[in-house]
Amino acid sequence: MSSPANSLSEIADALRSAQRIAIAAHVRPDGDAVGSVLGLALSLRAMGKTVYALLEDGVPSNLTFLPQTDTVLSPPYAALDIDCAVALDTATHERVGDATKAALGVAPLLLNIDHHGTNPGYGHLNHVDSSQPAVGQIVYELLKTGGFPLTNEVLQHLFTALSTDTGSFQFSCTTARSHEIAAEMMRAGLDTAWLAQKLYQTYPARRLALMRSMLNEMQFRAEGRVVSWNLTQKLMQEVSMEAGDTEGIIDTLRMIDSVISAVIFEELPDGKIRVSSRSKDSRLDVSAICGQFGGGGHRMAAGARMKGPIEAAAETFLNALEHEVRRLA
Ligand SMILES: [Mn+2]
Repeated sequence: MSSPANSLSEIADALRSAQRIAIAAHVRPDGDAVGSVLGLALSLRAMGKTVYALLEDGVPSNLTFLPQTDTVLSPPYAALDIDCAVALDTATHERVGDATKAALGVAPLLLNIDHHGTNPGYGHLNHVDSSQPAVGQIVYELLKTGGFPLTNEVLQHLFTALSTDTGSFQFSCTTARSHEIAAEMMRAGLDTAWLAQKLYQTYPARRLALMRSMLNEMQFRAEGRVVSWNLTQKLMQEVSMEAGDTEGIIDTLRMIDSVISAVIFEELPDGKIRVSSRSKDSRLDVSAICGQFGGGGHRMAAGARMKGPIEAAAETFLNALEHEVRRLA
């Protein structure tokens, strides 16, 4: 567990002093990345600041229903005149993406706010708290600490961040405070049922087509304790997959009763293989296994990038995973 080096009030003071701010999160953004970036951006905009929201890969299609997602910038960026840069939910500085890292680099001050325990603290000010289930939860506390605006649009984004990173308040990372924050948001007038419907009950047919293939093709190992699936470029093209279509799809594998670890291998356009892994047993640390391949993340949810081809990458990773699973007896 890393401890936060700078307090939320120090971070709030830095943001209050800044006037032109760029905020970014990791490549291939998820709900926590998009929700944290726009939650913070919209609050600071409501204070009259000029705020650029940067996402190297844009907003995935499943989240474009959220307010002001059309204000998110993606490369190529115009030169930004900023006095403060913020990286959210980004375990290493490089994970914001090359163009975004360069855009943030012109600011004299970099704030690093994250909940990945592996974050080395690459900012001038760092608030890394691995006890927090979502960066959206940290940003909510930050806005309260600073007395910054919590408009309905801000809350929509922060609820999305909190809800998606906790698996709708189901994962073990969920804290009592997560529920209290959701309650505070409801009392402030947030329509959480509407958001939950948009987030979890509204899917394009493409996602179901991908899921059909996943259920047909999933492979078991270690007496059913490990399940995996290879998501190929061929299938992505067949279903015209868009970013966001597979968000959370791994949870369907994870919910199989015998499974303690689920893994999806995804063929990237550059031929590299993206590994997404989940653990359902606190004794099994998937971030350590991903670490063997240059990746990382959280104990129960982690990722890595490997060399292709996909079958070879899967075999190598699954052998390492199976080794750890068998040690649990
Ligand atoms: Mn996160």
